Amino acid sequence: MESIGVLMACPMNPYLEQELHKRFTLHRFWKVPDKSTFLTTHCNSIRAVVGNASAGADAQLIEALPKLEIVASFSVGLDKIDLAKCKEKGIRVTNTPDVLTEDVADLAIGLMLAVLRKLCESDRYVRSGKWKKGNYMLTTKFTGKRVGIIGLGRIGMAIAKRAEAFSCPISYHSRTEKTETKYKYYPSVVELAANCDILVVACSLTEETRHIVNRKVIDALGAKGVLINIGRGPHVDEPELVSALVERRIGGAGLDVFEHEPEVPEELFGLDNVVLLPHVGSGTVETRKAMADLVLGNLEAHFLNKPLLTPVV
Ligand code: 8YV
Repeated sequence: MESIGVLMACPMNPYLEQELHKRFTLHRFWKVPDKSTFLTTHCNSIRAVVGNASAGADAQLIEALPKLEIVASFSVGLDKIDLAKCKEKGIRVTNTPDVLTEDVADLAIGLMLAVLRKLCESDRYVRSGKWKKGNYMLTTKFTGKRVGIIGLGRIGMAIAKRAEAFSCPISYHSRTEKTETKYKYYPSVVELAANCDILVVACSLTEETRHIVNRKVIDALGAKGVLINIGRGPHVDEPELVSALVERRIGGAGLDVFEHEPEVPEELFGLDNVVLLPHVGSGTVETRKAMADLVLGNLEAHFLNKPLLTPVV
């Protein structure tokens, strides 16, 4: 397989990069100074693109690679891939579902606890020596809070299961009601937000779910409500969220993703009611290795004419 050209869209994981380099002719797109000349030179040898949550394969890249057969994403989210274009051209697409579900769900619960119990703030309190001058303020109980989940897929369900262990009543919004769960369904996100204490974004990013958390939803969540986003930044109307947090019209937020990451609105930096993470939902050694192995397994299966491990298209 050494002669097969594989284009890695951006840096993602050293083990994956090393294995791709061993098995294929690997091109690191982010290191290429003149992308258009590079594509003209290599367009007939590149048969696979490996992308992730930051860079994938848009229509322009797909059009520039006439020999492209497969886009293997090092992510479960597919929002950086033009799926319609791939379908139209018969290009296969794979992602990395299941292996990251637990880590992302764990992190969502971690964010809930961090925001309500002010874990990061109280850590800073100890480090700065303030404890010697007085005890830390009281915080908010997590157990029993009403958790509303947008998107009850694999990750949403894993969050629900964990939150249930904290005696949290669970409700959700999704395109259609899931008859197989006992959780309360709200056909409208505003209604869900009005009836929960913690609203979690766990759906995939599509044109329909872009800005699914808007001013109306934020207002419905209210001054005591907390927003947790482990989905994608563009799920939330970020300027609206920032002003709601600054004006204390919303209780707090735990954010692993941002609309223009790695750019994070600076207004958030001075707030004690937010916890900000650098998109690390799946970022454990174990899970990133499992994700990399899935990408490699899918590529190998494709080029050996075997069934793909986790096909999307
Ligand atoms: C990763 C993700 O951030 O799976 C997803 O959709 O957002 C993450 O697991 C990422 O693709 C790793 O580079």
